[in-house]
Amino acid sequence: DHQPRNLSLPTPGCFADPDRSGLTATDVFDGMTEHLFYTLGKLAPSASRHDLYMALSYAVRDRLMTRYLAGIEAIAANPKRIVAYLSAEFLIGPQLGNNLLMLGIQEEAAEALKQFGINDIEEILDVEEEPGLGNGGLGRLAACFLESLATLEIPATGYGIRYEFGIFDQLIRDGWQVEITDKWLKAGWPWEIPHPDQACFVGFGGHTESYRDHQGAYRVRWIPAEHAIGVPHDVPVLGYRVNTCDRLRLWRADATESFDFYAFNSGDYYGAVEEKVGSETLCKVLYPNDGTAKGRQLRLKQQHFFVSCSLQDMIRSLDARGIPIQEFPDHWAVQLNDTHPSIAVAELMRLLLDDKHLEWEAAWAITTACLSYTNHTLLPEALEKWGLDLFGSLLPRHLELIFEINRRFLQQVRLRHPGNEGVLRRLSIIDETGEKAVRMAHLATIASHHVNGVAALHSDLVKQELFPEFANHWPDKFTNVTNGVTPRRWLALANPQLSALLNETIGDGWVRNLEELRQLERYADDGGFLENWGATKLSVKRHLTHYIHRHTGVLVDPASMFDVQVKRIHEYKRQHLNALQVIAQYLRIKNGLADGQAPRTVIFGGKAAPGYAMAKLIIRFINGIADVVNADPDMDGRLRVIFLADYNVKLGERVYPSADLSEQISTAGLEASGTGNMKFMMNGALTIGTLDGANVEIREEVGDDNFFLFGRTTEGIARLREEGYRPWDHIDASPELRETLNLIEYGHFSNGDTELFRPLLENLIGHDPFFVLADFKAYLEAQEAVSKAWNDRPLWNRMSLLNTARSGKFSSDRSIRDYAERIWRAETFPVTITCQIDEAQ
Ligand code: T68
Repeated sequence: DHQPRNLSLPTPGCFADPDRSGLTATDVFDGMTEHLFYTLGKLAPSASRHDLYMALSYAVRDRLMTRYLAGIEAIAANPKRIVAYLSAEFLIGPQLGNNLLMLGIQEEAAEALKQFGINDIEEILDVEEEPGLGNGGLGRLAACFLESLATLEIPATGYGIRYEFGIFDQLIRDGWQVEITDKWLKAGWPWEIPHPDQACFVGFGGHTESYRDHQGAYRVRWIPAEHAIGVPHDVPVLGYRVNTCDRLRLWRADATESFDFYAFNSGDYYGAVEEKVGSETLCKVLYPNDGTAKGRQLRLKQQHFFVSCSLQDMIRSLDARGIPIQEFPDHWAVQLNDTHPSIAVAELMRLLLDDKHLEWEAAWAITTACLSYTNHTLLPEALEKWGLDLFGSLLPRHLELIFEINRRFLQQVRLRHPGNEGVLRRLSIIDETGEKAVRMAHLATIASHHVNGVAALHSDLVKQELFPEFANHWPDKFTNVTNGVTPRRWLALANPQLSALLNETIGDGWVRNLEELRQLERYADDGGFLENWGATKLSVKRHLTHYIHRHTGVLVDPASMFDVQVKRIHEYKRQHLNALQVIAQYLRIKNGLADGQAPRTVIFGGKAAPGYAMAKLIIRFINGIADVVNADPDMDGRLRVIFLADYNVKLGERVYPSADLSEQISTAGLEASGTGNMKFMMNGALTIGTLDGANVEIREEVGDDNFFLFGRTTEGIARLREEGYRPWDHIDASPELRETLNLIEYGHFSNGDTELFRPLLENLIGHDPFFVLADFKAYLEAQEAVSKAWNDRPLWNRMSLLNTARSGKFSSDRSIRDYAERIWRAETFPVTITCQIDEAQ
């Protein structure tokens, strides 16, 4: 009998099958016992922590399958527009703790674990290897967005790549970063469901041919030289306490069987196996964001691979339901997360023209009705470009289509700007300055109905600086959607102590509606409450204190100010400005000039791209300073410097709740948004920052008095650049800066080695491309204001409380509502789950 049976779908409190679906501690215990025995082949007494982690994960996974399947069924029965979020990166973080929170069974799971002799569930949660399928903010944003989509009950699929090795693990050896391969799959990862039956073929290379079809119409077909097979692996993405379970569909590349068969018959068995290896390297490794978008054929291959699989998957879902292809945009809203998936423009056109045999106008209408593009950077070196030779040899059909898209577009431009060759040159998809190249941001912009930046300032700069002529051509296409982060992971899960205080004080409505945190303002002048707020913060900091001791051997004082900068290491983020400031503080203490200086623990964390020498030197520099400062008895109780190795989502969950001060000190105009800044704010940290990215909006929300602003503005930086910036002027004007730089030069932080940090000093003194020295003095002054505020603890606690209270805007729920209403026109679609037991009774 192959007829699908009626699913018996349980709701909380109503379980058709307690073994699989029950949510009591006993149910969880039974589920674990069963998986230990049947899935893992272990008996409880010999189970390791990892075994218990796996067993609990499988037991929890069972309990979300109902929702996973119900969502698929519901969409099949009642078509709604689905959001397809295309992203080369999804930095989803550990899954077990989050899924327990989403299902509301944290306590039940903790209870069940006690029966296995585990008294602290953290011991088990800690075992999880996080999938590092992203570099930083962009990948983490995609993960927050998927979670908010599910929580808001909007049907969505995240499409991406199942990298075998994610972002490298970082070790610190002798102060230097060392990269280790991230083997996240080695012990098994229980959160994915492979669907080999839904595999897709993807072509590469070869040539194109034209022919006439049965109606005599001119057609083109692409004859690829090689193929890969994409096998989807679904990661269920639960919404918070709702039935919706969206999915993250990650593609793994396999070799095509045809190669094996062919070679087997021709006797070249080993050749066939080699071919297989070749094709499987496709998804081997995530490329680190090294700021240089050039080259790397494999990266373009990865992009085309996952985009083609994803678009085929979307079309197949229409075909399966008998929906005409013309209705594609009614069923799919396709968001391009930066230009990494922007080959989708050409690939969708190819599928519609060459496979579905639509005419150009119809195909273009569909493509432009469903695509939209998010820009995440203005840095010219990070804008993706592909040389025509590389592009044409890998994707010959796509290059033809891009030429035709460009030809038609430039015709329009010519009509508007007759005789203006400059405009044509600047708007063309093909960059003809130097080696000819395809500009992916231009392709994405031309084909998208909306292009958005990720914070108000950034979106303005996209219009004014990056694409002035596009914005002039299509004024309504460009818009802003300020980033956000999920309060479930970043507050409810990461900070249970503060969450408990919030729940006691204002109820737990904030978890779904973060604006409710405003109610906290009522307590802003309640001395008793503020003391309690401070005490909670202190108790949270003790956890990080232990972590720091375990991992660095340094004992820090939880009562000192935790001053934190965690993010990828990049010159524009200016970790070196922070480092210089630390040296200045150190000198003040040494010189007896540190009266009123608050005791601080300055904490850094972040990875440098393996090929980014200056970023790696900055890590070495911070560790050099840490060695000197932490070994100096004069610094006891006054200053500590910590570099936390291997900063990732899991470590972020420890760090954000413990921070007192959030360092957001990028050169104005260069940080598109930042999202760490929002996580800090929610957890009650105060920000010291420039007018950059979302800092601008954070300051607007929290008020000038509760934000430590410093530094040149975007315009100020532009002016300095035009006038001809001379770093020396700032050294001449500040004896303190001079003394700071001298100390480095004489080898004080490198055991007398005067060569080690020379490239860093030469960079700063020579041209200082990120205006570190220009902002140094203002930064030090702002840090003095921070110290002063810290010394007035009731004031500090009040500011801290107001930061949390006014962080509502920065929930990714708000971002997603914004995208859904203005860009995707996607609606909520609550899933009902029926209960057979009820019906039977
Ligand atoms: C970040 N971008 C922005 N890029 O820097 C940050 N790049 O301001 C913003 O908040 C965040 O995106 C979310 O909008 C990145 O994280 C990358 O990671 C990246 C990866 C590959 C290639 C280029």
